[in-house]
Amino acid sequence: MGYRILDTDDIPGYLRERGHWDDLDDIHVREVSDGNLNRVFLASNSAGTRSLAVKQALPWVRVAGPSWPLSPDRSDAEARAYEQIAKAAPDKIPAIHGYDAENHALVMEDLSDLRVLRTHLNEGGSYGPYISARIGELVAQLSFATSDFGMPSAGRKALIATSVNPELCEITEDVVLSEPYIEHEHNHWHPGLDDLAAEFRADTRLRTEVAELRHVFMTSGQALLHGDLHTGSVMVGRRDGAEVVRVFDPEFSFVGPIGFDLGLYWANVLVSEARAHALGAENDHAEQLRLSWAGFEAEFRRLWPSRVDTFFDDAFLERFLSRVWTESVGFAGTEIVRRVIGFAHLTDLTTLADDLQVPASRRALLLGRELIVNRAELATPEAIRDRSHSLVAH
Ligand code: SR1
Ligand code: MG
Repeated sequence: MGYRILDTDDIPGYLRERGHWDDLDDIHVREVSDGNLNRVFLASNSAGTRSLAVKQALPWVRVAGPSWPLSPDRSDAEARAYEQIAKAAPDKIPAIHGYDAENHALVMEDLSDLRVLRTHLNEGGSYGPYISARIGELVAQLSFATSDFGMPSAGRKALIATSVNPELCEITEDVVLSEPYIEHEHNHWHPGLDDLAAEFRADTRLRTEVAELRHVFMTSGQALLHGDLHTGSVMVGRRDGAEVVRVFDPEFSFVGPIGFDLGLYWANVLVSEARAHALGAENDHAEQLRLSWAGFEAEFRRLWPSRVDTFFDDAFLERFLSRVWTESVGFAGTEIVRRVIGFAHLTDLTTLADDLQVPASRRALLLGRELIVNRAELATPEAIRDRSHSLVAH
C-alpha cells in the first residue's frame, strides 16, 4: 500500500494496523494541527488512561496548501533526529512509539497535559528558573554528542551524510536568511511597518551581515541541530510535582551551526518580551538568555573532558564557545526580523491590538537588526538588554 494521507476517521484503524491500539470501541480522535507544515491527531480512551499522538507529514506546507509542495520525506529527518536526541537527552523529548516511513507518520507520546511554551507566555505565564536552563542543556547535550568532540571522525562523517535535509534547509535559507531582505511574495507585514521594511531592504550593511550568517548556516557543520527551536516547539508544565520541558518537531534537523538553535530560542524569547512590554507586563528577557546560555555552557563544559579528540585543547574550547555565542546572537536577529516582516509571523505579536502590535513589532525589528549587525560587540545578555533599552529610548 502506498502513502495514505490520514484523516481523523482513519486514525483508529491506522493505530490498530500499526499495533498501537486494540480496542476500537473505545478510542476518540481529534485533530490538533497547529504548526505550519504537518497534521497532528490525538487519540485517547474515554477513561483518559491511554492516549497517543500521530503526526503525519503532508506532501505540501499545511498552512499554504498544495500550491507550496514539500516532500513528506521530511518525516525521515524528524525520526532520525529523535533517535539522536533520545541518546543524548532522552528526558527532554516525547517518547517515540513508532515511525512509519511509508506513510510519513510518527506515533508518539501525547503531550497535551503540557502547554506550548508560546501559548503559556502569550497568556502571561512565566518561565520560572527551569525552562530556559533546560533548553540550553538540551542544545549542549545534542550538540556535544554529535560534534567532533563527542564522536570519532569517521562516525561523524557518516552522521553528516545521513542527516542532510536539503529541502528544509532551503526553506530556512529562504524564509529566514534571505527573503525578508529582498522583495518576495512570501513577505508581509503590518502597514505600520512599511518604512522599516523598506529601510531593511535598502540596508546594504545589514544584507551583507545576513549573507555571512546565511553562509555559516550553509557551511558550518558543527553538530546535529533541532533546526527550528522556537517557543512553539517546546512544551512545558508539571508532572508528578516536577517541572517538565519537552522539545518536539525536529524535522528541520541537520548538521549545522550550534548557534542556530540557541539563536532561534533567543529570538522567540525576545519577541515574547516585546509583547510583554507592549502589554505593560515586563519580563526580563536578558535573564532567559542568561539562563539558557548558562545551561548550555555548563553542560558543554561538563562534557568537554570526555571529548574523543584531545587535540582540541581547553584554549580552543574558549574560542569555540565564544564563536557559538556570537553566531547565536546573529541568528537570533535574523529570526526576529523574519517573524515580523517575512513569512510565518508569531501570535506573540499578531494577537495584539494594532495600537500595541505596531510599537512592539518596531521594537522587535530594531533589536533584530542590532543583533545581526553588532553581534560581535554584544558579548553578554546584559549587553543585549542595555542595547534593547537604548533602542527604545530613541
Ligand atoms: C514554510 S515553513 C515556515 C516556517 O515554519 C516552520 O516552523 C519553520 O519555522 C519555517 O521557517
Ligand atoms: Mg514545527
